Amino acid sequence: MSINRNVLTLDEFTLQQLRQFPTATGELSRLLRDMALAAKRVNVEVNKAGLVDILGDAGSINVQGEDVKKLDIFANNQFMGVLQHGISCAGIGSEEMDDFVVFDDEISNNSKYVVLFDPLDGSGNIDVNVSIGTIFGVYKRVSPLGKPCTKEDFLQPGKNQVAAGYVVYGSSTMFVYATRRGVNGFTLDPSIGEFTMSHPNITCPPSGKFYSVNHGNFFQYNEGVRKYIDGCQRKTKENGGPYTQRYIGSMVADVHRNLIKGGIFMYPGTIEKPGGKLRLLYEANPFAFILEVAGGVATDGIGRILDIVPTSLHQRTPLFIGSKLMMEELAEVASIK
Ligand code: AHM
Ligand code: MG
Repeated sequence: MSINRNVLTLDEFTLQQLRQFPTATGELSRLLRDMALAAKRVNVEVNKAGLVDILGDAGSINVQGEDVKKLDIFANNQFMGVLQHGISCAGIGSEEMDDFVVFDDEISNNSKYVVLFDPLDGSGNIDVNVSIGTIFGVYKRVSPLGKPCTKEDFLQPGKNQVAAGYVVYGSSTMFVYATRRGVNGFTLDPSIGEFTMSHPNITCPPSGKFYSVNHGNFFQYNEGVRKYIDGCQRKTKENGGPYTQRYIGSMVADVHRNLIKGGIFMYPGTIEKPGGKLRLLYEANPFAFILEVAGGVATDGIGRILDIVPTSLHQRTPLFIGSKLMMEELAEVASIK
């Protein structure tokens, strides 16, 4: 079998990008390589989750009061570990940890970046073999180099991200990341254990047929959102429809599909939880960055997600994200911004 040398691996691609900036230090490329390594390790465990006694609750509750699955902890440790051992990251914040972690050693104190991540999103789906994912955002630190990073580095608005990405552990495993220059997707080739370029230059179609929302909460949403969802169900061929409702309950898979095929994903605030469920720093910001670079839109209903100045690490936000024209229609029908 001949090998197609036109297909780049993730490492080759990031190095190729780096070569276009002779003054760049390569720290971001290394950081992405570290993330991909951890993703491969997590992928191995996710794949065999049904086979070994790694399934189920680890018995503790995370900072948001939710059950923590064993794989969440494994994934958390893998991502934190590679970043700590690498040379690009000064500290991390994780959905699974109460506080941010400063890698206080000489090399890390001189590293440019901090990373915020959700190590295994949708983990409620692990037991039933549904796709799950990792989500991450990378920020250049604002504290001075040479010293340990500080809380201010982690509480930056999402627009300050220099890169963001996600991994979807699904029917195949994909690593998708965005910098301001574009969004690119890589599929894990198990025969060589490398992420290889499969989705170059991803752009989000301006319109699509998918709308993704938890219908079970319908009567908990405000009137505007209910009106929009009602309109989605009434779409006909004449006005851009019919629409298809698709909601797995695993944000990475739901937003990935809508990014590629066109669609809208919503997790609005509810009567019980006006701030919604999703976390600004670990879930909303990375996806908002990726979707915007791909031509889409992300808002909390009041304004652009990426403009929100965070006040705490684990704060939640309502989220509306997706194809540009669908988001414009949502804003009009639901009277949101
Ligand atoms: P998690 O971080 O605890 O896994 O929760 C986030 C997940 C998202 O992936 C998904 O979109 C959402 O929770 C589903 O929530 P719900 O079951 O309330 O619709
Ligand atoms: Mg999550």
